[in-house]
Amino acid sequence: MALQCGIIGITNVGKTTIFNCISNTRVETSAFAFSGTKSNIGVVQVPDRRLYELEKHQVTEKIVHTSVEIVDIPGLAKGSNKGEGVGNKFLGDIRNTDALIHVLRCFDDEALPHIDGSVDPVRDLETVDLELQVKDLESVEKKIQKLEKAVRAGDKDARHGIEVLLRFKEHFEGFNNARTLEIREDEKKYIDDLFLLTMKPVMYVCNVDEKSALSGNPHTGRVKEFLKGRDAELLLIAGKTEAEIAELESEEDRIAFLKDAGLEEPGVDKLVRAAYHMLNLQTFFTVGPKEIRAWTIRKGMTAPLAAGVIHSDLERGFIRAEVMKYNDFITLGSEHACKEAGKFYIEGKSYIVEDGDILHIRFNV
Ligand SMILES: Nc1nc2c(ncn2[C@@H]2O[C@H](COP(=O)(O)OP(=O)(O)OP(=O)(O)O)[C@@H](O)[C@H]2O)c(=O)[nH]1
Ligand SMILES: [Mg+2]
Repeated sequence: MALQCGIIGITNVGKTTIFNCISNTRVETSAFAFSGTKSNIGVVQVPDRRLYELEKHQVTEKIVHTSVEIVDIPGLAKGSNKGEGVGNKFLGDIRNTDALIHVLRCFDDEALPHIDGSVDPVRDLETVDLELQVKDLESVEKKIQKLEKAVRAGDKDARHGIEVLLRFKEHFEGFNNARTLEIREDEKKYIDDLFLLTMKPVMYVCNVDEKSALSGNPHTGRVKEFLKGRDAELLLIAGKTEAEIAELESEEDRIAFLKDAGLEEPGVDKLVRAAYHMLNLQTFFTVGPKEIRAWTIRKGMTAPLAAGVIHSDLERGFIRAEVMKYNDFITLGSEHACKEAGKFYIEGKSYIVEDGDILHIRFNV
């Protein structure tokens, strides 16, 4: 299940710098605008402290984290939708993602001029939004034309589709994002196939200088003010500092460095977790002497589907799932104790897996 989160933003705001902190791939960053010529894909571990808690009750050979795919997309600029900067190609890369991390430059640095002349994250946010809205407007207009043909050919349902699409058209023309237009569940089918860029869930990351990592600065204050009332998460990350931390070889050095900066954990860890939630993902565990492992599923998945994430045989030959809840296991300390306490559940095919479930799949192929 390859779900992707895309890092977007204006050129030179620190996207690749942040990407390098969270993935093991090292991509060159540069002070030149549009230096990125392709999107970088990284498989990123989702940090989960629960794995280490589980290890306290089960001796194991290794711990395996679950992961999520993050794509670093080269910078957008005014006119990207018309091919300015690195242009159109990257708008296509954005279309393939499932959620967006929008990076905003909130640091001053005279050595690094901004492509639009000054540091202004709210203007940048609106510039990028506009590029995406224009692209979405195009998609919607194309589909309207297609449906108009269908109506002429006698397709009655197409008329309703056009009506829905016109609402989106008007919405974009008013400089709004698709995600803020309320539509009914049964109307979604008319736009689902368009993969609208501004429909994707988004979170914002203010890239700040080291001393603003905890409480922000006037730039981040303005972003916060702008996002008030919108349903969007906002994180502060000191990109350059975190890049230096990520460079350090030893864990001890990293912890000492973080402490100096007043941070409990790298901001990028928070970022990865937030991306994971934004993608509507959750975790179940398998616990044994060979490995303790976290697995990713979408919210609402049944036990056989979750079993299929481990291996297709487990889904095909699914018999039942033996389930313990993370909290019960940690409190009671063992499978045996969970059984004694009636906290060991046998579940069938229709069981919906919950975050933190410890699963053992019985199967037969
Ligand atoms: N002072 C300062 N410089 C930073 C920070 N983050 C990134 N930079 C610098 O900004 C420049 C651009 O960083 P990149 O990470 O390459 O920017 P990008 O957003 O990936 O740029 P494009 O790929 O062109 O869109 C580099 O010279 C970085 O060293 C920061 O937090 N503070
Ligand atoms: Mg880059």
